[in-house]
Amino acid sequence: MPKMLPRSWARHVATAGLLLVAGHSAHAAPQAIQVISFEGQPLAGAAVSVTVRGTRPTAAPGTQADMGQRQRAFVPALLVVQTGTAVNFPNFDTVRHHVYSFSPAKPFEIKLYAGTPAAPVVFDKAGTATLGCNIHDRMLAHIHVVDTPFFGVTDALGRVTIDVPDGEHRVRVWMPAMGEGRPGVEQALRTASTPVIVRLAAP
Ligand SMILES: [Cu+2]
Repeated sequence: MPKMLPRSWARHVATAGLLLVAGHSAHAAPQAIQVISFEGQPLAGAAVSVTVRGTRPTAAPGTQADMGQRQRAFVPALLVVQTGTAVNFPNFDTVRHHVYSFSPAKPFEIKLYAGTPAAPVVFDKAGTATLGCNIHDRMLAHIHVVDTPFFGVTDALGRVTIDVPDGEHRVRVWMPAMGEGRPGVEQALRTASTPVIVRLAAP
């Protein structure tokens, strides 16, 4: 069965009565989600995660992700990972960095280094870690850790597409402006062929 079966097609198949195919509950299809402000402005750089009942909260063993450093900046500025993910911190600069986090979600420190540190840092609980560099004060990034494999970050138009199974789920949005101690904003999500809009409340 195609992994990326479009929802519109899945519905067509169901209408035709081929429920043996379309009724397979585990199949995921792309779901468009757009995050907008209370005033209706698209919000770029927002972490979006979808909680689906019955899915493993922690990442499969061996799951890895990268938080690089290029031109004295963290890349990406916001990394979203599933709980249990091992994050590498490759330094692509010629200068050394000294990465740290004081956040309760994951306090750690990688002392002055070049290249890629041998040991990744495992983010073992949900929450958000704010990263800094002891050498370059302006370096700032966040690692947002979620208990679901379904997540992404919005683009310049506030949009993100996440493969999720058909059904009724919960969607959560977190942005750096909310602060690392906040879990984010959550609402119900029902899969649809049209984008699901998440409109944040007035601050
Ligand atoms: Cu640095």
